[in-house]
Amino acid sequence: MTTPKVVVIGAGVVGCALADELTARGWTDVTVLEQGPLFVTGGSSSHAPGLVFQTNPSRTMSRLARYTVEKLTGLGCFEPVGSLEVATTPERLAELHRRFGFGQSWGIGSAVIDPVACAEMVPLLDKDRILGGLHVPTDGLALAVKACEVQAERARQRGARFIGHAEVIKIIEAEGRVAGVWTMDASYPADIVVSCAGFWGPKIGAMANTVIPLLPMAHQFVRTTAVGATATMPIVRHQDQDLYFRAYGERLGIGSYRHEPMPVSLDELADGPHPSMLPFTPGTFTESWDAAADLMPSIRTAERTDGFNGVFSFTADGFPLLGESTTLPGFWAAEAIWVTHSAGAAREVAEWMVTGRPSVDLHECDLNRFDPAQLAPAYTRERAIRSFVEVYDIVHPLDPPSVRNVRTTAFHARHAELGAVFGEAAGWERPLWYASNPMPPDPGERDAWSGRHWSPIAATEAKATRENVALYDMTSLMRLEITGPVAFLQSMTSNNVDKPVGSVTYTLLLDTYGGIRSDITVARLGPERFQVGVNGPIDLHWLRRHAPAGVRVRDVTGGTCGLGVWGPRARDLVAPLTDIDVSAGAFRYFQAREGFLGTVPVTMLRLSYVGELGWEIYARADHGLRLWDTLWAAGRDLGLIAAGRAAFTSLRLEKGYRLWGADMTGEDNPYEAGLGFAVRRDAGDFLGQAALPEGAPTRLLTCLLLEDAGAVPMGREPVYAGEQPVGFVTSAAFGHTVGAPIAYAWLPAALAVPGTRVSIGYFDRRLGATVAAEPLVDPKHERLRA
Ligand code: FFO
Repeated sequence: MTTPKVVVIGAGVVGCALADELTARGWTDVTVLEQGPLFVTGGSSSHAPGLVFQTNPSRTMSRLARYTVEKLTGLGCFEPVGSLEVATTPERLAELHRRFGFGQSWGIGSAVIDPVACAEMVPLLDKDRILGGLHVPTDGLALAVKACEVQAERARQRGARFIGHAEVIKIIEAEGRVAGVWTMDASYPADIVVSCAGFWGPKIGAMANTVIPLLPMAHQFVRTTAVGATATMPIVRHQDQDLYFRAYGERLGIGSYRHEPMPVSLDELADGPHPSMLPFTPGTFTESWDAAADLMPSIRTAERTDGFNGVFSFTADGFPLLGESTTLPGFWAAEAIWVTHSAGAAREVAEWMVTGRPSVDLHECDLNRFDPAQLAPAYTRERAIRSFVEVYDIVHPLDPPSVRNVRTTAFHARHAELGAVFGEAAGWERPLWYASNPMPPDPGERDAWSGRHWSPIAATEAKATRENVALYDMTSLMRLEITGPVAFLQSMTSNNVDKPVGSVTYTLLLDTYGGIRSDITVARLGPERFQVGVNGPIDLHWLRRHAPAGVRVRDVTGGTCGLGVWGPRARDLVAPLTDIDVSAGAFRYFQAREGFLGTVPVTMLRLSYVGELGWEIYARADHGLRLWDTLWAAGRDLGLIAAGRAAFTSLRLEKGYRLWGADMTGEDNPYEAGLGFAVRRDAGDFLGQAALPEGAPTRLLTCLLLEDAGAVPMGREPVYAGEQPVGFVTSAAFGHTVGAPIAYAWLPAALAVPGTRVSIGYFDRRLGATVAAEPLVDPKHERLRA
């Protein structure tokens, strides 16, 4: 059997791991081209200090790290010295408990230990300076250059070639696909080219007409004279001062993110053996040295023997860039990957290339996750610089990113007038709640963490939606216009979408393994015209990639706007304004109509992610203010209020509606996720159908009701049965109608039985919770169908 001819650009720790993983899967025609020498290439891998901390808020990133540890351990390229993250403030100690929780959720054992135990483990520490630490015994040190050599050697034995001093200067295209690369000396034909060029990625990407949105930055690293370290000392992080430490025999290596960010322009990097090691700038290290000595007093009398400013990659959101280019098929990227995640990322990319899908959900890392505006160099630069500054900060899941107002909706001015407090999603500014709405009479108490980016006003907005009518800005929901024969969407999605014009269908995009790539709505507006509500750019590219000639897939989100008008009085509000018959008999649940609302041409979909009577109303963006003002003026007598995302999330969880990416991903099948109702049985074949499992699921997405009203999980916390971690929270919110916090969680099916008692790890506490029958509100859909 012939396998595709693959050229890998870059023989750093990612390129070598990828060659190993590809050849292990039988793709043996692999050529790795490296601009520098083999295997101290001069890229980031050759100077990486190799610290591997596996714990990460992202389940995916933790698993990529865990595989890296397992693999490199097996190859003799890992020293399992363990890690210790120390806290010098109460906030950090709380954060370490939260990180312990991530470990429990993702299966990485750790413990929060007291200062005395920390000092026993790392005698260099001044135990009086610290409040505690998080110890992860399986963390440690990766030997990056050795990992390159060993993985390359395995690949070589299976037929791969590694060529040093072979700088790629051009990517060859033929018939709209990648066809090979040129170096100064030779051409290398290829069916697939993978850029593993690390921080050089943007330069290679440009040759393939593909934006690689990363920023190379320098960060400082020094070595000390002997301070009494030992080779078995755990690696240490001192996040409160942006420092990390590892031992080199009796000496220490100290890395710092404490200095001003140092973005690097690729043009400035000198030739020579180590273009990624810039000269050390002692002036910017003074404070770091003092802070290090403060934690480990023996540093005070030591000296710095050497140091350098090492260049590596930062992205806007901190995640790597993995996947195939949408502009040049056959050109792949595996970039912005730390040594920590190198083997894991390489395995997933190899799996993806060979089988068509990775075995771990990679949506957070997908090269094609960005809106066009988020590909602007200015955007990447500003966010990457901020990520550098905040690299060890305590990050709340709702903290907005540094770059704001990238995308504002047609209603933005009205939101501002009403005192909206904005959050951000995919570049969009979205109201979380409106300060002009009244506080509820009994606002209740919340702990500081779950009260951050939250206001009791959300309760007012949620109540108004359940009892009256409220207006939600739905613009940020990505919308596609798809034109062409219905057979395309029928073959791509799990439910039956071949219904009469005017129908809306909730349906799933599955991958070839039956995993949920997305959940979408398909509104059939004409025989061959569909409005499709999706979860992001990845869906757009997936549909486009599969679209045959005659089918057009267009992103209409930015040129349009959308409002949700929801609540028992929604019909009273809308009926007098529109020529569309909105009576219960004429415009039924999950139907679509086009017409006018006031002067505005609108498309109305009768569905509601908050579980109430009402419509999503879409219009062109230039009509947005008029649409808002028309509804707003008519709503005065009805007591219409605007409502934000905080209320929205609460209401959707009460109704049991899943959020793709949080509650379920490509790793979950429809039955486990409680979405079996969206899988058709008898209307022809669809992608993923053949792989759907038979029999009862062994794990289930489960609704939990919490006992303590004052603490609301944020997602990703561990769930325990007794002392045993058995699952993790996917999303959570206070349910204002049910009067208790709600959490959805993945649990073993045996525990997913209403009445089962479990607990949720929340900082150093356990929150009691009970499995509840779902949905908690309106199980018979009576409100929606009114
Ligand atoms: N498209 C639209 N128009 N509106 C949306 O809110 C969303 N979504 C995503 C992406 N596409 C969208 C899909 N998520 C339901 C549940 C989840 C959704 C969308 C709709 C829903 O109404 N479910 C009903 C379906 C019943 C039926 O099939 O008849 C239910 O489960 O009872 C927002 O994220």
